[in-house]
Amino acid sequence: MRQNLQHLRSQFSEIPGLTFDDEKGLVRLTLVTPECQLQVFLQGAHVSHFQSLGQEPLLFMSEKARYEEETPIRGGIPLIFPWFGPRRDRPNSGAHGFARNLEWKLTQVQTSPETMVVLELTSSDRTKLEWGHDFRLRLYIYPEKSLTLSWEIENLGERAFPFEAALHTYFRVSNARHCCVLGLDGARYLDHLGPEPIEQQGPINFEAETDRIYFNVPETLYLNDKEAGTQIEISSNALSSIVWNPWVDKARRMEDFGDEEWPSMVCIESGAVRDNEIHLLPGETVILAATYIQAPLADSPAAH
Ligand code: TA6
Repeated sequence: MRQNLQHLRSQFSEIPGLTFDDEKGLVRLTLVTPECQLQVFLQGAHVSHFQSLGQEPLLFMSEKARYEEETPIRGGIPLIFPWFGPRRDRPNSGAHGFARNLEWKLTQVQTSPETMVVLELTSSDRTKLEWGHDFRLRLYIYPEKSLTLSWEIENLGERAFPFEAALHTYFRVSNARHCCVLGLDGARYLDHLGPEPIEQQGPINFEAETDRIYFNVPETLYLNDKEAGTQIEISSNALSSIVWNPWVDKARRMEDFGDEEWPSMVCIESGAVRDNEIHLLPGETVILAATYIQAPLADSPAAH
């Protein structure tokens, strides 16, 4: 059942700095605190904006994004579940699963002792049209000087199930051509553009369409934006990291993405995909978490 604006406004009327709107056609919350601003669409529990005091906005959103029911929103942090990319057992299913396309329930908002926004999606007749398992997803968002997402995935059923998941984060950058990703040196990756696993040598630079799934990755990665002189530190417990920039031709093929937008974004996604997929036993819960910290490039430990 869709949560309507009036109900949300009355249920969360005590929370300072919290407002709701549907100006783009989907219900969106905005939370403004002394430390930061956060925006989240209830559809997909989709974080679409985060900006901490004194920093540039963290996330890229496409000017051509579509804000329609059960349609992916291009940019921000789409939540990918229960499969990544094309569904291998049913290729004509929508890419990246259904969690990002369905409305999640806003269950909690607080601004003390820490700021936290919680949304939940539980299996339903609608989800079982695509995937027969019983589950509960809870996303805890902690918007402060940095942004932390902690995503709980719980098996409510009687059968174990395998799943893939990812925080498909679109970072806003000045110019992807002058960005690099540090921390994946030596990691094995599958290149979307070629079948065989390859080992990463040194930093990842962006000189063409880049679409790679890295396996068994370290906890901390860095996205250096040399043109802006800034760095984003990405700390996560995820075993997989997906690095993507569509470059010129793929950007042109995407209707909900501007032809000239590809230099303004880099996706570094924290997840559990392919070899790192998770098998969840009945009653078991796993947590996928990531924290994003922005800092000047000159001050950072990994300033290459
Ligand atoms: O995460 C990288 C990727 O799998 C790319 O292959 C590209 O398709 C991107 O996801 C966007 O997928 P979407 O379904 O949101 O268009």
